[in-house]
Amino acid sequence: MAQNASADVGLIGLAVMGQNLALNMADHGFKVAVYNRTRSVMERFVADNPGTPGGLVACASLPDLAAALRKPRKVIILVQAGPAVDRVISQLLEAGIEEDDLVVDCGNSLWTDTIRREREYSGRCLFFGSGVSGGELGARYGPSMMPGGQASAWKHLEPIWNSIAAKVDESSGRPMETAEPGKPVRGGMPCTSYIGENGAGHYVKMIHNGIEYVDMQLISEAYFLLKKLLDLKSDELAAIFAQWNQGDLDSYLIQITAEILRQPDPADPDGFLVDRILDAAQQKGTGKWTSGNALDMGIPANSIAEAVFARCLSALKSERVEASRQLSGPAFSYRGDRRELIAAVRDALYCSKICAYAQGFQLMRQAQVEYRWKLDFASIARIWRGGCIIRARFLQKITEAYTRDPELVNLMLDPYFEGQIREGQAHWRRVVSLAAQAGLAAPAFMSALAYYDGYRSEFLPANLLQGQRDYFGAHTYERTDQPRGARFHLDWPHPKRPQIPIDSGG
Ligand code: 2AM
Repeated sequence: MAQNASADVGLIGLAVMGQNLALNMADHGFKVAVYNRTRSVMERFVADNPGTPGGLVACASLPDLAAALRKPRKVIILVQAGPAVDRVISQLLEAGIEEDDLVVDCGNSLWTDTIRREREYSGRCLFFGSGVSGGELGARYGPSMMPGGQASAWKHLEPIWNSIAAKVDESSGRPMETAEPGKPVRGGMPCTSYIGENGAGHYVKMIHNGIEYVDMQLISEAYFLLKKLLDLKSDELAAIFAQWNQGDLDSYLIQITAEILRQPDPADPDGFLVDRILDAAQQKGTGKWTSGNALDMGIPANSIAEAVFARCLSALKSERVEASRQLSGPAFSYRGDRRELIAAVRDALYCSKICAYAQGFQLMRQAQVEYRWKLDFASIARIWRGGCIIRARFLQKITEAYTRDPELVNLMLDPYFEGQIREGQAHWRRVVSLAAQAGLAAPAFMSALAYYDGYRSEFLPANLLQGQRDYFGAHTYERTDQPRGARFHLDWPHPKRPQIPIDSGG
């Protein structure tokens, strides 16, 4: 049972993420006091994990947990995001948590909740929010961690976060693997860095997830196009992804894609599991949050939203089955060079990926204005190089881009990425055209290209659109030959007809 005030850190919520984070801390020599609402889960967890370097302290109640911790106390909460977090904080305050103690929410909380909580619990505890990415294995052996809150609180957490985060080799930017699971990596740069005030850590974690949605969708579209256009089997596709993983696309998601594609079906060893997995995607909501935030701030993040909608469309499985019998499409068979198509899809994937990351960083750029944060984009890219789901060689290039120019207006404008798109775009356009010709849905490839072409267009048809808005709603327009901000309205010569609507909100 709990010993008096000797534990370094407390952890509440022993589902898989909580258990793994607790073991990760204990492996690194921290004495971890653990509590779970359902007591038996905590007892089993402690009994199953004796002899960790730091040790686990079983706490049957929150007052026990408070009593077990050295001051200032540091308590990590890993319960379901939402009201459960507030409930646990209230219980902690009743259990003896004090003004100088840290309460750290490591769940996938909405960043505005984190901003609200820091304010609400001010004077009663130091509330702090940290994004944690890397899934269950990341939590266990080294996640990427995105801490946000008061800098005074961060200084108490920093040694723990630096110890338990994934490590990358500073010169190559490559993740450093543990020699043996559970044996801490020595040296290397930790994949964590103070992100900013209040909700900044959770915000950046949300953007990570939004980008992850597009990364996954793009990979899935590449798989789909190659499968359909070249009629390839799953293991042949696996070989292509494994090869891509040797180059610029080297990333955790491409690596696991090859492994997934290679996996035989346990129910039918002659078939592949992926061919038996139902094509109806689920989601937990962080992609939706990112897209909603993009709409709220008026920042184009169309590929991120498209990735969310692609999941929504896939989920309409029974409607799609019906529609597939009714709605027509083209008859198409690819007769070109097969190797060339594989190379083209690779380039389309790479160029689209650049656009997706550009959109994610644009959102963060605007959010720092909205929330008065000062985000360090090179540092954010740096801590995503290891531990998290989107970890990739590519992130070293983004780190370099924002190191070259911390004020970079858009990632696509960095000389390296601009060059990559210049080289890859003929292939990218070819793949998008082929998808359209073949009647194959490739919304992330297509929306990324639309983003690129829209962003690089000096002129867009919004002149006509503004004319329409002024015509039906007197919404006014600016003129190309007058200073920005000067607004004009024309009494349009409406043809004779009954009263025009005054305003229709357009
Ligand atoms: P449980 O084992 O008692 O369900 C993920 O759901 C984790 O959060 C679990 O450890 C769960 O505890 C815990 N959890 C969920 N809601 C909670 C609440 N309101 N108070 C405390 N723990 C909670």
